[in-house]
Amino acid sequence: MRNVLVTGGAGFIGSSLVRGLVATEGVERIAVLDDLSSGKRENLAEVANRVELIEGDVRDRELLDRTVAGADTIFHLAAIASVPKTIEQPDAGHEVNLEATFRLLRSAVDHRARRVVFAASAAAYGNAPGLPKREDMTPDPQSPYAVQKLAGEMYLRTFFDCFGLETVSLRFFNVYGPRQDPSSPYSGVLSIFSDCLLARRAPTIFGTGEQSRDFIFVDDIVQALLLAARSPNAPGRLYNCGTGRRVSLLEVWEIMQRVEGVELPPRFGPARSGDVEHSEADISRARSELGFAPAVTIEEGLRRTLAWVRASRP
Ligand code: NAD
Ligand code: UD2
Repeated sequence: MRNVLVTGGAGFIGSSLVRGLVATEGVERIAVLDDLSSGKRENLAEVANRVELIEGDVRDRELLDRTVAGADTIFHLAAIASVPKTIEQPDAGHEVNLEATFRLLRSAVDHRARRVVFAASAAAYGNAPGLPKREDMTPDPQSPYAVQKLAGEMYLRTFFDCFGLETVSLRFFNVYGPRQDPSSPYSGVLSIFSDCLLARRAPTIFGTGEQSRDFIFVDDIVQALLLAARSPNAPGRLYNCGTGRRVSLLEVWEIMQRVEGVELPPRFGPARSGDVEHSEADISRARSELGFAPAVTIEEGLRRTLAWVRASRP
């Protein structure tokens, strides 16, 4: 893994992955392709001297092909990473999340890339019955976003089977941590709740708050991405990346109030369309095949997230 491309590398997860690549032996070149539509140049400020940031759109076929050509390992994270946003903007969601993924795979084959690692999503499970979720369960996508991510996974598998391209899909569950933009209504719930907590502003829970998620700290996701890029077992495979434990929104808000030492009752609004009721990962396949071992508990992860939000607030 010498010449690496991270699409979406100026984003929340991407900027943490880039930090992990900077610290990885043997990585010589790190290129980031990002249109800064939700990512930020400042997310990479600390590692700017090690990163070649190419500001551009993955829908630009010529630019995408040129950036893929220079890489042996590609982490494809660029996406409209929001369920509601792909409902509001279905065409953009399809073009960015699926069409560009297909184009990236075509370029990777043309330029003989060594491996492509894809940021897939637990959204593929939707409300399929049964917990925890296992990779062999029948998907039940509930939103355009979930369909785009599931179809992306299927393309990666087909490009492995039919064209011999080494591909790995990681079904991230709900990722949180530093640099998840708290100011965007499309951002992850824990970044929004952290901002509310520090502003002493009641958060709004969409629905009953009994809905549950498997929240995984971003450093553990970076661990999984780096393992997927190197493991000999990984090509052609799909792995759940969560902690194996779920918490409800009501429970997580209780933890956050306790960590901060405040009482701030939430407000409640209508449930969000495209929402999934419960989510929890079975990570035994990633544990046994990749050696994946998530290490950050929800309490520790929330402490680190709150510390970052506190430090980055104006
Ligand atoms: P993010 O919005 O911070 O990252 C997405 C990045 O892609 C941003 O930097 C954005 O500017 C860039 N981007 C978007 N459209 C682009 C385009 N047309 N051309 C070039 N760059 C573009 O969100 P994130 O949470 O870091 O998500 C990273 C990846 O992980 C996404 O593919 C997302 O679907 C996936 N994922 C995230 C989670 C999570 O809980 N955060 C869970 C599952 C999967
Ligand atoms: C889905 C995927 C996740 C990731 C993400 C997009 C599942 C289980 N997870 O996340 O893997 O791909 O899409 O990056 O499909 N909520 C509130 N108040 C708020 C904000 C959110 O109650 O202010 C609720 C929201 O209605 C949902 C839960 O919190 O029930 C989580 O929402 P989210 O947007 O953080 O992530 P989610 O689960 O849609």
